[in-house]
Amino acid sequence: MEYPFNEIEKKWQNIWSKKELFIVRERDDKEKYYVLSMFPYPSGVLHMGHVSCYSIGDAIARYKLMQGYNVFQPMGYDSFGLPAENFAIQHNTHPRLSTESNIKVMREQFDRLGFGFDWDREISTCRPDYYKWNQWLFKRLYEKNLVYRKTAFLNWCENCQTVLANEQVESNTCWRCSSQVIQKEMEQWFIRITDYAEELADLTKFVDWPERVLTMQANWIGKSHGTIIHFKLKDEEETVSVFTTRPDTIFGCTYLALPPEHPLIVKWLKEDAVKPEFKEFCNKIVNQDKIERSAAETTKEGMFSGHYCVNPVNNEIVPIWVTNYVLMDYGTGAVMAVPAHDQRDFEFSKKYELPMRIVISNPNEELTLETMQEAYIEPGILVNSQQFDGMDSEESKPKISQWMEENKFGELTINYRLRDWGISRQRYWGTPIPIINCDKCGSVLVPDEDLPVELPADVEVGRTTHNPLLSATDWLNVTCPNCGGPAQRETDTMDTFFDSSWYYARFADPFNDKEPFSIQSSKYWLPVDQYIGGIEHACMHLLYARFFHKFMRDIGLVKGDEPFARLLTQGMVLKDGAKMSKSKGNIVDPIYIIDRYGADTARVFMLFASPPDKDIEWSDEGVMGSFRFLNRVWRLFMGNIELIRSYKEKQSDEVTPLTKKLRFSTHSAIKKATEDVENRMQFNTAIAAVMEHLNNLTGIKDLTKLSEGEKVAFVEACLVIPRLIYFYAPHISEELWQQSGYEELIHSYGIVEYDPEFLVKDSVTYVIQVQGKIRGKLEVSPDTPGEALKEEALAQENVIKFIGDNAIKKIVIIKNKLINIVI
Ligand code: ANZ
Ligand code: ZN
Repeated sequence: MEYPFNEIEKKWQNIWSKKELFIVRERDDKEKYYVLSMFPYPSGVLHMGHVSCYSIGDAIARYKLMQGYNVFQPMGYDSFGLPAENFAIQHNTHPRLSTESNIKVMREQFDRLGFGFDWDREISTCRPDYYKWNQWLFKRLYEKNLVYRKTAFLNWCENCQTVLANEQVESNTCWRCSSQVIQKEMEQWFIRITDYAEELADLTKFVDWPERVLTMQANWIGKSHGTIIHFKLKDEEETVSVFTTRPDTIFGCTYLALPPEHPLIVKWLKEDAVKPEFKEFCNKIVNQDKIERSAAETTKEGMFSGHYCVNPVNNEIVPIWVTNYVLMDYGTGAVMAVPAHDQRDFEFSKKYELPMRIVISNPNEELTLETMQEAYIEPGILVNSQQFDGMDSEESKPKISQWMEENKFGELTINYRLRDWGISRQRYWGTPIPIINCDKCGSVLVPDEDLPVELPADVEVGRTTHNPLLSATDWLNVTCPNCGGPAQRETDTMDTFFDSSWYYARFADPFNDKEPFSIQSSKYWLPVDQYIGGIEHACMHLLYARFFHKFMRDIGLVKGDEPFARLLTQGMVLKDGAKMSKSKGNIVDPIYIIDRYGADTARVFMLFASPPDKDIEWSDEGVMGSFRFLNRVWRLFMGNIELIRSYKEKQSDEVTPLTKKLRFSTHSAIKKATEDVENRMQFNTAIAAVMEHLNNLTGIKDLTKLSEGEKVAFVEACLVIPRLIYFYAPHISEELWQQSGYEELIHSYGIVEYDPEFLVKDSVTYVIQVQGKIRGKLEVSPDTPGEALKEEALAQENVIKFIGDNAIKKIVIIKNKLINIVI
């Protein structure tokens, strides 16, 4: 018979909700603990990835609850953005309607899983009471000169009809729809996140973030120390500045490499004299995938621009080439090419027969241009470098840079790979940027009292070739707040990553209509103590949120420098080795599992299958295993419920072999099942410890034969189980606890603690093997000497039988575990 999970789960969900167990307020008598799992897109269904993420969050939340913290675990919906808009288009409805109805459905699914969320603080980013504060924050950014508008080549998805951030382009395809991304030149709004690059690059303030995420962020921010060197054009006014990390190679520069997007090239392309093949070549490169362009193995391509410049250090005339391997958005967007010492330049020069010059000699082997098969990129001794000849190349770097600074040839600099954040999207379903464009006054901010600028409701959403907001003429045409003349609203909407950059702080004070949240609330709740989400957010979301936190700190909204003290990136849910996804058709619906086995089983499976940061391979067998486990716990209690009730408060000093065994099992289970959570969040091994303990209990066949003291120990052993699985299977735990005769909710009894006294073994069991096969067991005191062990083992009947007439070669003893007899 299966245990009545359905009834039990509903019952306890109602009780928790009636008792407002997870509804929190700021209080002085308890320390707060803020657990946050990344909020979902309201796509309409919860998938197993959600169940996995939220099961982890809830396990941590309930553990902290049991520890006595004021636990805060809010939830909401990241409801703006393309997925919601595309969903609406597909289902021929308006995104507001489909989003709200999706939220309703998801909320029901959330409820069935029994997660301890503070639903009184639900937020949904597409609601005006939330996005009003997006607009308010945008204005504050603008006032701090952290917002600007510029024309730029941008990643454009023709299918989604929108601009994509670099992070949203995956090998030249759109991260959402996988269609080809092209480069389009457009006016865009940018956030000057690079102003915070230096602080963002400082990753030392984290209490506990996975190394992998820190590395990804460090690479994304890409801090590098280098030198900018200025090359004057020959017979022309302008200067080209290059960024290099190898000033020691300046005397080996034989050409300059520029991308077709470089302002100089763009200017030359507009001149009448420009050659058609040059124009064509530049066009071709502009539309090549940027990531591919910069990959080491990509074939280098280029064309001479017809222009020359002058190397400031030796007045040499060097040609300027347009190439595919230099990118506009790194450094200064121009490279001094040193073919003898840079592999890309080397390959390029070989291909186009450009001159090379060795300026770093290899101390171990003579380099010659004729015999070089690749660039020499190691340090060495400077040659052909005038007054620096003979110097060690590493030592020469600061000296050459300093000399260049003194002579105004260039200057030291720190460069970041991080780009400013383009937030403009040409779509309907996002926060309107609170700007009014006036012919006379330019871009004018919408006054605070006119916020929010609400999205007009009656807009035809579909696969239009333009921004749908352009057709909302009533909404579009306004008077300029500055001069009162006719003006138009900005129709770009914000990237949804803007919405999710500060939602964790809004949860602290979600109904505030005077400010995004009060400083008092953020001081109490922030930072998030434990954040949980997918590794795919390592760069975008987590970086933007860190930026916002620092900005909000600088305008006095929050204290502290970082938003998330501890981060856990959960693994993916796989089926048949592949990520569970609609497109692969390998989805298992969480609701089906809950209907059939209950939420507790689904949650236990998720957490038992693997450590939380590792991928979970879906297995029906595994789900069944978790279900059987909970059923066995249920039967253990129901089969002995009278005994449990009447013995639960009894104590006994009686010591028998069985009380010793029981208490050893109980206290080892407590130790493992709490320490693995506390120290490492290894829920899988914690659950395994309880399973092992359960096996020890169900091994006792006839309870009527137990002495009084043994019954007491047995009941103790039973009662720790619900207290140890509460974090994963809260419904059944509460029920068993109540059935056992306790009146309060289980968490209020606190985390059960082990007593080390019971973990001291006064006997150990040796397994005896003959030729590697188990032939017997031996129970002895832990310090029995080897000779005595051998004697006792060899005296056993079964052992004698299997040794037979054979001679004993040797006896291997592994202390407190094994005696192996080799014959
Ligand atoms: C001359 C040179 C000589 C370089 C040499 C390397 C070796 P990191 O360390 O990643 O910052 N570079 C600069 N701007 C670039 C751009 N926009 N696109 C492609 N490459 C660019 O890399 C700095 C080096 O990358 C710079 O140092 C520059 O090449 C190249 F023997 O300058 B180097
Ligand atoms: Zn105006």
